[in-house]
Amino acid sequence: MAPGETVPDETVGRANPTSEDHGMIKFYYNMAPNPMKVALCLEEMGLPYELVPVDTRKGEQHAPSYLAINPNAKVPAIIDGEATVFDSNAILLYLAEKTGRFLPGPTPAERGRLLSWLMFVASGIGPYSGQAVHFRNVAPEPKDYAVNRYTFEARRHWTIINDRLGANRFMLGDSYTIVDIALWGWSRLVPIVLGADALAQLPHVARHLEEVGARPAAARALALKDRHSFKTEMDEAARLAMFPHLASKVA
Ligand SMILES: N[C@@H](CCC(=O)N[C@@H](CS)C(=O)NCC(=O)O)C(=O)O
Repeated sequence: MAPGETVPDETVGRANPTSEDHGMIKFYYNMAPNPMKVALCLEEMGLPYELVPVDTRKGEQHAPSYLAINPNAKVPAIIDGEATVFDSNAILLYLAEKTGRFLPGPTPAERGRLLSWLMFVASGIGPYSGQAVHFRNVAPEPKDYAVNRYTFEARRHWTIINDRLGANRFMLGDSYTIVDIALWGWSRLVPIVLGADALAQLPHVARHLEEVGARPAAARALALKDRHSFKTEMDEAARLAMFPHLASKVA
């Protein structure tokens, strides 16, 4: 897609089709970990939504029409009537507050736990896991320092989650909440982030992944892969679209 073109607004799939599109949440997505959290959340809540694919390997995240929705040029984002929401965990919280579902109780202690773990996943699990993969697979040599730091930090964060899930069935205790939904987006990727045998060393993460993954909503979220063919080649154009720093020198 050329810069300046609009993101295709075609509906390539609908989880809960109705005869009218009006009132549907528009879900800007691809199959990457952060959008998949929102896919699971929408499916768990049974909210009608319209899929709008954003092919980041084609650079569609940089189209002005998409930047008006998410100035950060990333997926996911949603438009729900007058509300435009970007950043995956913000979307989960928005949807949970909208529906009153998958939240813990309302006491300050419960609210504090919810916010702490939701932000821990948003600011720790996601970024360290993503950067560990990026440096291992994309960065030029020498990269040992960066690979070591991000892999160490990713493993440290996942170990904290593992300990938490060793003491609790779900992240906030006995009930399944948006924190579990947020975690599932990334826990499917643990073998890619930390190595093929990593889940064996994180047995409580593995057990949680299995339990969440067995939910019908998770199967429906994963089935979105059949609704649209995203570009698979990581060619030079895709690398420049996804890693724009490759074309600039700021330090
Ligand atoms: N903090 C954001 C991060 C979003 C993000 O990094 N999305 C990735 C997919 S998981 C993306 O859009 N990558 C394309 C790119 O960086 O160009 C969130 O949680 O939504």
